[in-house]
Amino acid sequence: MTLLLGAGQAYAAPAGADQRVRLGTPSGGESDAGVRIMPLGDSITDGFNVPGGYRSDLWQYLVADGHTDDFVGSQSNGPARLGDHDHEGHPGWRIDEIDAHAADWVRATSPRTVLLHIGTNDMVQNHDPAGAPARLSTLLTHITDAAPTADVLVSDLVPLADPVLESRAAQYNAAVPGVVSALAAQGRHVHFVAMHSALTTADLADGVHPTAGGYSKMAARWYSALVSSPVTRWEAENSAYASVHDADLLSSPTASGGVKAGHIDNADSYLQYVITAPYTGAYRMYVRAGNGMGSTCTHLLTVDDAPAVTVAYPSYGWEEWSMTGVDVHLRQGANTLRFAKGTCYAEIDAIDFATLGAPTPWI
Ligand SMILES: [Ca+2]
Ligand SMILES: [Ca+2]
Repeated sequence: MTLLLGAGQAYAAPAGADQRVRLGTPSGGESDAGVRIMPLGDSITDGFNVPGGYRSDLWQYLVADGHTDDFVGSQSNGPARLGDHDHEGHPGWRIDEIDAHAADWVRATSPRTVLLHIGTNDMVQNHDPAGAPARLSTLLTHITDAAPTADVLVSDLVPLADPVLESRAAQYNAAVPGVVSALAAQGRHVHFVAMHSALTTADLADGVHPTAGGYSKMAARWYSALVSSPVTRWEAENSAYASVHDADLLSSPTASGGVKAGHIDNADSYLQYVITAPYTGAYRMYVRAGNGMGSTCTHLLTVDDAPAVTVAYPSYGWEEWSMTGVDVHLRQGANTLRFAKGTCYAEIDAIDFATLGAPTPWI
């Protein structure tokens, strides 16, 4: 049997080999196991300015919680901390251009879940922005016709710095929830994700595309939808609730908010948070940490009066952030969390908290 694997390349499958046809994935794709998730969109999905974009942190969240997933799509890029580089982000493309291919893409890769952020180029190109919601509806109809059992998470657009563009986008964003709910009422598996509120214009690198920290905030919002829990971020540099002792707050081009806590180098060094929890009970914490030591490094974490626990961080290089998941018990009201020096040296950008709810079947 001869299978076509894109670009006209013929491949004779050995007897007994897995004969799935992987049209649209010329590289063959990565990590061909686990729940198939298609990141779909334009340059913001591709990760313009920051290859991998939101997908890198999203992958880190999934790994932190032990999920096995397979990002799918015909495109591929991103750093080592993004364990699966496949995606369907096409820089410069509008809704109609994605629509011309989307059904073929989802048929080729059979995603369980689609993450769609699209429409920015319609706004930037002033391509009938008033008609963009209708085009989105058509696109979603085609995707859900081609993959009726997939769940499609549809976000509104991240902020745009130019007031004229943002004004166009605001009208589009206001219409997206209604587009999604109308299609959901038809029985289509579509879900709205509020992305605009996850970022501010301070999280943009060039007025359109997020900074690395902005992409991290996008990842947190996607993950919040995927685990059906609020994910709240607490920045190391926010003096309202965080402080350092014999350590430093350092400017960072890739950190959320542009600042990280580093130089946690000595026995008395620490980063401390006072976290206000809404209820007493179990929470899931994610530590966004950087480690360029070449091997696993640790911090010693204390929560109020409890004995210290070790939190370990893989080494992807400095400014290449990982997410480490830690189960913590918090009391309603104020809790003191202290990250003290462990083995070798690691930096912390921010910590995120989620509740321990039932995850969706989408991951
Ligand atoms: Ca893959
Ligand atoms: Ca930060």
